[in-house]
This record gives sequence, structure tokens and C-alpha cells, in this order.
Amino acid sequence: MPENEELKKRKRRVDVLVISDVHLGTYGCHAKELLKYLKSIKPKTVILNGDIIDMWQFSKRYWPKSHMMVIHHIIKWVSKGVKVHYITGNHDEMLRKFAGFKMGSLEISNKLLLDLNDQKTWIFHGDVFDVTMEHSRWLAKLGAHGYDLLILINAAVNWFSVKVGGEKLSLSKNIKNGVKSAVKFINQFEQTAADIAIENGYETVICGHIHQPEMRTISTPKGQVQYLNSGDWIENLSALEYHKGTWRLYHYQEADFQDESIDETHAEDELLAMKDGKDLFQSILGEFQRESNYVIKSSK
Ligand SMILES: [Mn+2]
Repeated sequence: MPENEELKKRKRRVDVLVISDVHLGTYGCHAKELLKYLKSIKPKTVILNGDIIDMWQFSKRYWPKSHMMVIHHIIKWVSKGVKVHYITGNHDEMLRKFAGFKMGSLEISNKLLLDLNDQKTWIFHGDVFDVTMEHSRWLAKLGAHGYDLLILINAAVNWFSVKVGGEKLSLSKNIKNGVKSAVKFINQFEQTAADIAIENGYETVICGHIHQPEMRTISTPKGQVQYLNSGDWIENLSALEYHKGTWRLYHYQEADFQDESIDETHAEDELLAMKDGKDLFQSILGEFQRESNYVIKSSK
């Protein structure tokens, strides 16, 4: 490939990359822009903080090459030994039963606790706040188990809601109800995340889910915490980058990538037709195995 030497030099080093709410498999996903961005950096650790593949809206008809190429790129990182954490969200909750799964440098989990420069950093998607927003503050008092309890409550409420013929409760509906309530919701979300983080003695809390990129300190009478949100790749095209001890909120700018084009000829030719999230997961595992076999062979 002609890009090799020059592009490698230009790749920006990042200690930790956090992206969320990519929603691969939906029309709104800016996969090409994301791919240009991913190709421009060289991360040591990658945290995919939920809703990366949208398995609710996943349709057999819409799975463009650029979407598969994003997965390819991430798998390539895994096969090169880049640490990749896949944290589940509500649109990829089918993966929640795979929490604890490890393969090479890939790991699936529901939440993650990292020590970054002695800063206890708590990372999770955030949909667990949806159905319990008003009551979740007391969960803070339950300490470390509070989050697991939230996951259970959320699953139970959604199960019940679907059983009685309703829909799963989702944030997008709250947003459609008006900007005012959306602003209130976002504030409440950020405040709840901060409260629970402070209660547990975490210095930094990182969420996704509300598609609202953010980086700010939240103070409460009990202390303060750095609240970060990686935003999304539907509207904001944003990410979080941690490098040399500092967090930065990245915003995609088309002008930065004017000369780059995405060569789609290397992607899979067939459109993937899958019945559900489990099939997609199996297919991604297959991709991963193929990619790592290739690496093993070529390193011999
Ligand atoms: Mn979400």
C-alpha cells in the first residue's frame, strides 16, 4: 500500500482512546469519517464504550463496506496487541452475556475501572440510568455493587416492558419530547454519574449514551470528579483521547482529512446478511480469528 511510510509517520500517538455510540449498522453512522480518524492515530489502549454496533436497528439490508471496515480496523488493532475493551451499551446489550470474555488483547465487559496516573477512572456506557434516573442516587450508597444492581434493574424493567407489549425505554424518546426536558435529562445524567463516582472515591468518570460530548469538573458537597463523555459518531463525531496524563475532547474536522480517501476495495465484497446480534457477533469472531491467523502466519 502506498500510504505506508508517510502515513505511519503522521499517526498521532494516543495512550487511551475512548469512543462510544458509533451505531454501526444504522443510516446515521458516520463510519467513513470515523475510519479516517482511526487511521490517523496510534492508540495503546482502545475503549469502545457502548453502542458501537447497533443491534436493535440492525437490518440485513444496511451494512455498508465502510461499517465493516471500522470493525476490520479495530480487529487489526487487536491482532497487533493493542488492548481493546468492548464495554456494552443498550444497543449492543446482546453482548452483555459475553461480559468477561477475553480473546487476545480484546475484552468484553459491562464497566471498567482503570488506574491512570493514580487517578481512579470509572468507565461505563450509562444507559442504566435511563429507567432509574430519579431513584438512582440512593444507589450510590450501595457502593461498588450499585452499578451491577442498576444493570439488573434495567434488564428487569425492559423485560417486563416488552412482556406487557411495550417498548424498551430509551433516551431518544426523551429527547424528542423537547429540548427543555432533554437539557434537564442531560444535566441529571451527568449529575447522577458524578454523584455515584464521588461516593465511590473515583477521580474520573467516563460515560457515553447521551450523545453529548463533555469534559468538565463536577463539584458536589461531597467532593468533585472529572466528568467525561465521548459523545457519538452520529452527530458530534467526537472522541476522548488520553495522552501523557491529560484528557482531550476530540472533534472531527473534515478539513483535517481533505487529502485522505477511503479505499473500499479492500473490504469484504458481500453484504452481510445476519439474523440477529448473535450471528453478527459470531461473524466478528470469525473475522478476528482470520485476522490473527494471518498475523501468526506472516510473522513466521
Ligand atoms: Mn446508548
